Amino acid sequence: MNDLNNDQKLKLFANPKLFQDNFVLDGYMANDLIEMLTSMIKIRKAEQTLAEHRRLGDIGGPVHLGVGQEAIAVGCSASLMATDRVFGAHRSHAHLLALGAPVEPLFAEVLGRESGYSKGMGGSMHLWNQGVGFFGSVPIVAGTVALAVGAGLAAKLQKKADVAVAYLGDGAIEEGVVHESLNLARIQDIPVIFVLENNLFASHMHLSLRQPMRSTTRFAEANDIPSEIVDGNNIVEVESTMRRMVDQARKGGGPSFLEAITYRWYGHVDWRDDIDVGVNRSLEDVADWRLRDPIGRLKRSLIQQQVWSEEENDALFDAVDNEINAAWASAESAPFPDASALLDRVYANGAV
Ligand SMILES: Cc1ncc(C[n+]2csc(CCOP(=O)(O)OP(=O)(O)O)c2C)c(N)n1
Ligand SMILES: [Mg+2]
Repeated sequence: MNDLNNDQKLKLFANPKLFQDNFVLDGYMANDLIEMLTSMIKIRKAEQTLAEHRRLGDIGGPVHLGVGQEAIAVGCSASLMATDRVFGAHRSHAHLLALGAPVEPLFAEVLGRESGYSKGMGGSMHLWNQGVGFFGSVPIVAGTVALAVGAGLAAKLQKKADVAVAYLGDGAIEEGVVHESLNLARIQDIPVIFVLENNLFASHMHLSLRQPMRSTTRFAEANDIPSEIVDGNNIVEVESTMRRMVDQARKGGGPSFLEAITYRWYGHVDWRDDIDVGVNRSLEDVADWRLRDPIGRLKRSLIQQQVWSEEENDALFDAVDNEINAAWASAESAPFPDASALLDRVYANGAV
């Protein structure tokens, strides 16, 4: 791989028949890997729960699910601190949960309950928990990228070692604001890491129908920002690359750009496959991508290294199941906000 350029790597990473093998886990503590495995399983189970309840009609608004993409959020979060400033977008359950935020307020939010992350007024795309460093998700594609750059600039002006993270998609990079943000980040040497989750689709349109099949790191290069492309379903590769970028930003080294190639198992929104409306997406593709499952690959790698067993894995799945089911039950029984609170957060300082 080392002698390939990023465009050649993209073409390989985009082929789901490749990279289904185990990882080399050298240099990692078993406990850290098991923690990342646990986090990915929790996120997966939480999103599968959302998919099922949306299908049943229990959830009123849309949910954009990232099942299959868990290694990116979990791998990136491993080197972040609660004082860092992380920004997501419309598909951001994992970005929030991977920082250690509890699941129940997410469930409460999609159920419109007062204990939700946005007091039940926002739904799946309006998540916020500054306590863990998550500064917010919004439905406007690329809408948070410039905000992340601003938050990184603030950290620099405050002379803090904190970094900002802008999660964005392969569709979001088609928005002009991203290119202005890259330029500003470079010119001002802002501690921000752009994490581009390239799942090869923007809504229902495959990357090849929207852009040349080239790595999006070309846009970082155009702005003189160091960049790397990785297999986004290989948590070890994501984790180690992000850690280098974060360390560099903390030391005053300015911005970096990480492109992680992945795939979402569900369609663009909710539980459907989108095969009926999808272009260049077939059940066979989805089946192939399932074989590159980031959770299955880490599990198998741990078992191969004899630091984990099938029995321990089954017990972990059962424990996570119980935790997530209890969180759903608790969110369902939580109260709705009072109708009088409807306009409370529409205007600053209660002004009308
Ligand atoms: C400014 C803006 N344009 C269009 C949309 C409609 N829209 C919602 S998600 C999406 C695709 C985004 O694709 P990508 O950035 O690759 O993220 P992914 O959905 O693949 O995670 C589009 C076009 C929007 N929400 N905001
Ligand atoms: Mg995409």
